Amino acid sequence: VPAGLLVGLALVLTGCNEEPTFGATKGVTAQSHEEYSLWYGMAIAGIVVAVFVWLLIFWAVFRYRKKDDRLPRQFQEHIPLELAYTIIPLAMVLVIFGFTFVVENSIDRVTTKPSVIVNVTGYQWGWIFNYANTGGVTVQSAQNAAPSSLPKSYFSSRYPTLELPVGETTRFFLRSDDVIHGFYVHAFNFSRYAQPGITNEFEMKPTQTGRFQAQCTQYCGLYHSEMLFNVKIVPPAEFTAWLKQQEQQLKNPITPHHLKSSEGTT
Ligand SMILES: [Cu+2]
Repeated sequence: VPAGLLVGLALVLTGCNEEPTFGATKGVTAQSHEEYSLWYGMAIAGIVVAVFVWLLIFWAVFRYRKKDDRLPRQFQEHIPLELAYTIIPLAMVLVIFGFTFVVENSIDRVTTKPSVIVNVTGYQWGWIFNYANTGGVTVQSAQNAAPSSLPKSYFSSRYPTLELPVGETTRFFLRSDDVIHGFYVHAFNFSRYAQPGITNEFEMKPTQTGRFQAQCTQYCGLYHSEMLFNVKIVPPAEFTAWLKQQEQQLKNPITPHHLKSSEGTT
């Protein structure tokens, strides 16, 4: 019965087409897939527990409903039952803890030789993406852009594009210039604080190309809502070509460096 209910619920939740995702996304990095698997396992475990609890509730309601005015049998304690409902939930929590521990450590693990290194700096109110080992290739939010009340697009040229190669590992060094910001890419299933005085380090290995929206997730002041950016994942050859072109532009600047914003990134 629980298995049948599970399948039924899964079909209802998804409109019968595809595997249910329980409100999450698989994401587009190796790390996001791990995070998704953890979420998926927990959702299934939660449904199994919920179905079991509902069955117990309905069983008690129907089997022991009031039939006459006689008092039901009274008793004080039931040691085996009490042990069972203490030990079983404890074991379940330990299993969830174990899986979480393993997955989070795996996501936080950094390799010895990342292909790309990006220094990310959050500030009030924008982002700077500096590509290390390139002679200073930097992409950043449009300077002094008056916040706009128009409907926003993550992909507008006023917001910077973080370009990354697919299938290769990128190391991020995440910092803040002022207050705490949140580096969040929805398609990475990943968010991390940019904290003043602290450098947070992590890696991402994209598994598919495309453009994805991203933003600051820590309320950081008046124009927090302007801290949008986007991630563009491209084939490695295209990435290398883009980086070369950016380096070339740095050597022969057409515009003063301080006016260089995200225009050169498309
Ligand atoms: Cu912010």
